[in-house]
Amino acid sequence: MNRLLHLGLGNFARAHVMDYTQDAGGWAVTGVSMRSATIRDGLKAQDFDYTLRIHGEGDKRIHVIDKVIVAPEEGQAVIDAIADPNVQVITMTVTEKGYHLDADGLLDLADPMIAREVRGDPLTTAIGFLANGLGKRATPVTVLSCDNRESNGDVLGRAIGDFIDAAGLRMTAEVRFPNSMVDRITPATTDRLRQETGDPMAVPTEAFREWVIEDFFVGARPIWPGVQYVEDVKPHEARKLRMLNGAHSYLAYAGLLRGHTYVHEAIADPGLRRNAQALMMEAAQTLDPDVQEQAEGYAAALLSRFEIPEIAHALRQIAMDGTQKLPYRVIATLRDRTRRNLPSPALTSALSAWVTFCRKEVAEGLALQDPMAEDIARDTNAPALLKLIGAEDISVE
Ligand code: CS2
Repeated sequence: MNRLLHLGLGNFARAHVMDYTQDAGGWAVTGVSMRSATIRDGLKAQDFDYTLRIHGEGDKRIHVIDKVIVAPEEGQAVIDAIADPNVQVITMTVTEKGYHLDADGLLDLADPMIAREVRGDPLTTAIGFLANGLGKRATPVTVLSCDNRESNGDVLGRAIGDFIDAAGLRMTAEVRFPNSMVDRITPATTDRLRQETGDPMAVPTEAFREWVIEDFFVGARPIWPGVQYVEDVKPHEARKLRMLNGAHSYLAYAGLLRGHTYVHEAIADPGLRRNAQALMMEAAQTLDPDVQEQAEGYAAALLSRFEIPEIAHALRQIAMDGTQKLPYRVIATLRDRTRRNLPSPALTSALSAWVTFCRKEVAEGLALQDPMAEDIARDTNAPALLKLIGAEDISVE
């Protein structure tokens, strides 16, 4: 049996990486929970077996994890697992903010969590664990980021290298960080799903799944069915981040402002739907020519995916961490268009919706879910908010 180590055991990992890995066969997974014991305790109580409710396809039992380490409880065990020669592939889903990058996409050494770890305090971040664990490794390994970031493998590899330098560590083993694009809409679990399945650890997801990975591995890899291995992930990543995630973020902020709760409600609101479609088309025009040919079909498919009421994807979930998401979901696209002298009314309205959303939440005294929540609350004027996401030169009024 080969072994895969996965950092970050949220619903997305359990709907995507675990489903693919089970389908591949021949691999067992050690999971690492980065923050709490909840998932470990829940999974352990049912022998690490859980229900994946796939919309339109029914329930599938997933049993590929056989061990979960809770990082805050057993930091050394995480380092040992990363260094373990029996682990051939390390995958991770720690969300956008789990990388602790600055506006230039480099490891933010001034970030208090990173600064403490560099000084030798107990580790808490995936970057710190990976730097320390990989530093102890003697055999080659592939570390595959599965987060929605531009050039996710490149930025991860660079961040780990910067941590290693800053902390005076050394890495001698060959480690590769392929870039990847992941796609599967996976909302949070609801009480209703728990009741229907009788499984407190059930995960809801859509039938659609897509995974495009840069063909840059060292050593063994699971034979994940349907994965597209490519030389360059960028065009696929841009299509997905700019069209799907860009429209998602727009629908989240504009939808919440209009009193909607779920993606399927927002996409049924004629004004929002029109603008989401327009945003997808603005994004499509920035894509590589061969990807552009698929854009219309892709946009139509996205609308259908957004329309499914059973998926019940909460807009609040997508609205989280806007400062981490908007730079490459919306701003990068806007900049590409400006360079080509193309107007971007729909993309601009997405930024404007974020600004209005932040202002409204702060005015109502609600705590924004964003690593920059304090900075957002300090000054909610548009230029100040846009500055936080590196877009101070863009006017949204
Ligand atoms: C969403 C994504 O929460 C969000 O910000 O846009 O999680 C989205 O559902 C996935 O990227 C779909 O693959």
